[in-house]
Amino acid sequence: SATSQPHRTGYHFQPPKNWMNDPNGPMIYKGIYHLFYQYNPKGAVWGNIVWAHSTSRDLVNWTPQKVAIYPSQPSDIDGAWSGSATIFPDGTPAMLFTGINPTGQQVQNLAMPKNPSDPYLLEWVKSPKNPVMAPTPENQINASSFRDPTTAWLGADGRWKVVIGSRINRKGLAYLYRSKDFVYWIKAKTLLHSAEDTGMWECVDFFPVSVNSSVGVDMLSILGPNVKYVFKASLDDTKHDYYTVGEYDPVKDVYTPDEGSVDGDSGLRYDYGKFYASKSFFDSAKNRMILWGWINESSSVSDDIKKGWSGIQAIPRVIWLDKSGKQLLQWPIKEIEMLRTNAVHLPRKVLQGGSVLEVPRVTAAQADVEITFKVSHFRKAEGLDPSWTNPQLLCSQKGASVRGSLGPFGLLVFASKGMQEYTSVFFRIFKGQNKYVVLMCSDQSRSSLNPDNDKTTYGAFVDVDPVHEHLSLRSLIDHSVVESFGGQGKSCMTARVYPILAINEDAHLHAFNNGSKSVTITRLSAWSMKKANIN
Ligand code: DQQ
Repeated sequence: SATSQPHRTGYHFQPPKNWMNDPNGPMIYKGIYHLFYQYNPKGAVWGNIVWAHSTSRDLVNWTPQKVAIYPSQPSDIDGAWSGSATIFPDGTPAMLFTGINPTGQQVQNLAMPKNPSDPYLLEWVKSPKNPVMAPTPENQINASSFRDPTTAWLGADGRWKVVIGSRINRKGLAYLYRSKDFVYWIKAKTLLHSAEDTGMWECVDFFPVSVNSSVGVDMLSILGPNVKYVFKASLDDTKHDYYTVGEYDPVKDVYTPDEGSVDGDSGLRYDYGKFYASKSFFDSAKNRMILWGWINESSSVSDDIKKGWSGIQAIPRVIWLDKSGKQLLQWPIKEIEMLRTNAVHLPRKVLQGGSVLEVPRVTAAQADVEITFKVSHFRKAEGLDPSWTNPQLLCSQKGASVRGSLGPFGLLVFASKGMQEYTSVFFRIFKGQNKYVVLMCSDQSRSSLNPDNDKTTYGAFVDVDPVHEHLSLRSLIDHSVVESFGGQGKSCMTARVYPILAINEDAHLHAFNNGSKSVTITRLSAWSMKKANIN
């Protein structure tokens, strides 16, 4: 119940109990959305991994199905790890996934639906040819770092291409394999992509994006005009999802990031908080690219075992290329707005320096809020020291309680009545070399009186010009998670928090300005969120 389980989510996807990690093989098939996920049927910690399965008509409400893929062959007997769906030109789906064989090697397997006329795809049949890709002494592949096949795409040469993440020492690798029949795969001599000093690349993702619209691009149109490409790697070392934008040579099957788009820890992230092992799929019903990502816990393992579960999925995000061509934009799927109820719209208001404004009449532990600020007084902006290049570090040094000039201003979520607990999501504006720089932070340091949580502060710069554009923030708040979207989805930040006081009806939501200069709230809309039917 809500009283004994105050941190279970109301509208974020999670199984009834136990451990969940990566989203696997998301797709739409005959009008039904499918989510498979890494799941431990036996407990709240990682292990005994199978592919659990849920289906939905709207990406909001989910029906549990039986486990879809589980160890049954020598090539997956020690685990059915992550993988992806590919939709063939005739509409049939196929699943490629990593299996752990009896000697602990990571190998790739193929599974096909037993009955393709069943939109629920309940039964999966594994290929008798499994494994279809494996490390051998000849190919020199590191057998403990060879996993997570991507969605495959079809070349103009009639061959399927797929990518598998790997590493050689600290160099991250994306192996490319080709096949004429999806069963017999040959490793290419060249890699799709690689980068020094990034460590193991988990859950690689590679997909086209349109250069001039927010419409998604089907993997079968990967070679079409007016597209660029996104390459994502989940870095095992830092547990963040990093991406670059670049070009793909379909003859050599090589991906090259654009100049200025860099791999690894100094590059762009999908999310600057908790969000990992994500996977995209093309939604052919609504012509959009959708991103699923796993949000793990910030609680201790013993607390996870006590509550009996660990891991949620982020609200699916639509992703498309920003008009700059340099980064992606992300926004929660429109469908989530069906849960909005009891709208609260506050009139335009000047928020004086040092003030707090409570948002009334909202179920603050389960809410969706959008706030937009107009900033002035730019001449008073604090200077940005050129050495302040690490936004996360800057946010942890300048948390919500550190007064500035233009900022911190933003939202206090999961706030207890007496402010013993609160999580703050906010902006600060600095004067840089020849432009104003916007910093976005999510400060968890005061989120809970329970000392056993990871309360790391998150931070990112947001590529907006605060002089000419209003600064917006949207936060999806759900009992133990706050997913924040800054600058209309230019920088995203997800935090897990476990308040003790600020739970259920005792949670409050406020706008705040802890800068010395006033800012104007030009829009503040908040909704209580209904509970979704999840599993
Ligand atoms: N999780 C899976 C792996 C993947 C990792 C195992 C990423 O296939 O590399 O549960 O979280």
